[in-house]
Amino acid sequence: WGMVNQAPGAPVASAPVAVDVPAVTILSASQTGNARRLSEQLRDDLLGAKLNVNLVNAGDYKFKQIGQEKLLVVVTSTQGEGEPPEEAVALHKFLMSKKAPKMDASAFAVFGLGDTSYEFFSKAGKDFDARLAELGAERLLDRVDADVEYAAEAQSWRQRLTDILQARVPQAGSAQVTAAVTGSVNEIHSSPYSKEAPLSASLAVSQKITGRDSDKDVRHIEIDLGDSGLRYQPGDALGVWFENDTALVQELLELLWLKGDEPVTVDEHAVPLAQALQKHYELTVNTPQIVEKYAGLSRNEALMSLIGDKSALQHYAQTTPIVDMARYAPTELNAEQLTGLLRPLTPRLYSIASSQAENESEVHITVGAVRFDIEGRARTGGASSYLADRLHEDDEVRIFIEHNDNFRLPADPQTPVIMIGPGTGIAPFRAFMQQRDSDGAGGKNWLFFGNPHFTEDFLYQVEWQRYVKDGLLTHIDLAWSRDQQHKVYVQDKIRAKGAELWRWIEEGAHIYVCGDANRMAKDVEQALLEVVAEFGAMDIEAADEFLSELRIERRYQRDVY
Ligand code: 2AM
Repeated sequence: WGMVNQAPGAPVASAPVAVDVPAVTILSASQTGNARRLSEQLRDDLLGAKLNVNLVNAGDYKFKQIGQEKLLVVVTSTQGEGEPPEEAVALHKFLMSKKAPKMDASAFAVFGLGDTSYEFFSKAGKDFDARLAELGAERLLDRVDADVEYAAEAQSWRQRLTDILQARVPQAGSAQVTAAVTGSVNEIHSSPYSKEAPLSASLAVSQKITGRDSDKDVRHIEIDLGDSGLRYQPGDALGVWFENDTALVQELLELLWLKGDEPVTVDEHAVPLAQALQKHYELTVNTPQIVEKYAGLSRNEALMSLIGDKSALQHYAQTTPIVDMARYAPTELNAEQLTGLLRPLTPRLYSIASSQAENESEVHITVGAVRFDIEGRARTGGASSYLADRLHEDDEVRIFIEHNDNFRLPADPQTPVIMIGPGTGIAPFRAFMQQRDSDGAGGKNWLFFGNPHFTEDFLYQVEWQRYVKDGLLTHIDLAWSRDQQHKVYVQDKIRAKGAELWRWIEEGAHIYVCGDANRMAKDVEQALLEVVAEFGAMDIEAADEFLSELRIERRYQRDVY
């Protein structure tokens, strides 16, 4: 993503916006890119209907003026325990607060992208929808809460919304139609590679970087980009398409008395079932819907007793992989019944661990292999075990870049940087340091890293030590959670270094957090709040306000999942 060389709000096209025609503002609040792609499609539809459109990433939106919007469309995903995507956190907080303006001159529509296997399904969409109505805005059409497979619902919603807006708004003459893009435009348009049309690249290096006695299996992976011309920036994520383990496919087929050569239809093509299961369906993520449907098909009494009980279904799905459910309640299904249960396979995103300033034709990621066992049988995560176990050097892997403008180094090379990244959350900071090293950036850098054991789990130890020696890394604080009786986490180190951390913040430091969203990122935020309150001499409310301001100024950025 690159910044537009124009004042925010300035139209990109040369034709002037007709002043008397209200623009439709589309607020795109995206976590993995789906909300943004949908927003772009809607923009194109509305432009096609000769409406003025202003597409804004939520992170760039000047939300204090939200009350002036005449026509507002919010496309948002939801993350973790019902939070809005990172780029919409400040907007969401403002809108939910007492400071939110009256909106009785506005009309709005909301599309929520979610995942029904989560307890707080589409909560951000529900929040925005309810709050906009509460503030007095008129709802143009009912909110949609879409599940992982949202394409059909999205298309029909776009059509209905376009019709409604077209009927309501005096249309601009064709010469006056213009799309205004505030903040950033998507550079990806110039790249021939995307989620739908990925680059086939080859695996160059796959190396275990945790020790032999570690509880974790973390891999450093390098992918050769060849002369593809694929470009990314530190902070971006790598999308990886993967395939399921053929042994898992076989195990599932046998439990269901299927052979694997039964033809099924995938993207309008006939494909043998075994191949479809390997390449086109999720086998490693169970969901309440799958459990519910399987219960109905298998007529297994214990599973049937879960039907309708949302939290029991959720718990069962979270603790029982699909194959173990089939083992527990084996049943005879036909091939179409099986694929009818399953979700289509989607690529996984990994924070990029390298900079092209240092490795022009490579992209690196840091992958924690997910391994556990269910009743003595080894189970693995889909993409992580593909990368760690099944992909070998020189094998082809399909990848694309998911740009993330919400996780960027400061524009000024002198600005101090504070990086908090326990576990595989370290990845983007390796990219940051490579970039700052090559740029000869003079700003100070401070890393907080944590993992269970110093001897086993110090990811990229040699590199950090070199950066400390060379002076690029001003401070490194390490939290080895299991090297002593009591747990020590990065937030403990943050609290212990509060005075100096506050000095850095006063000097204009940017703070970055990467890693676990549900526990770590929340605990780290609490520690930061306490540091700001104590050393900035504020009460907790003022500290909270201070942190919100940092977020709005892009001085507090998170890449959490
Ligand atoms: P633990 O597994 O020993 O509890 C990376 O996973 C590191 O983050 C590990 O050292 C892990 O410690 C630690 N961790 C676990 N929960 C955390 C939390 N709530 N906040 C910060 N770090 C946490």
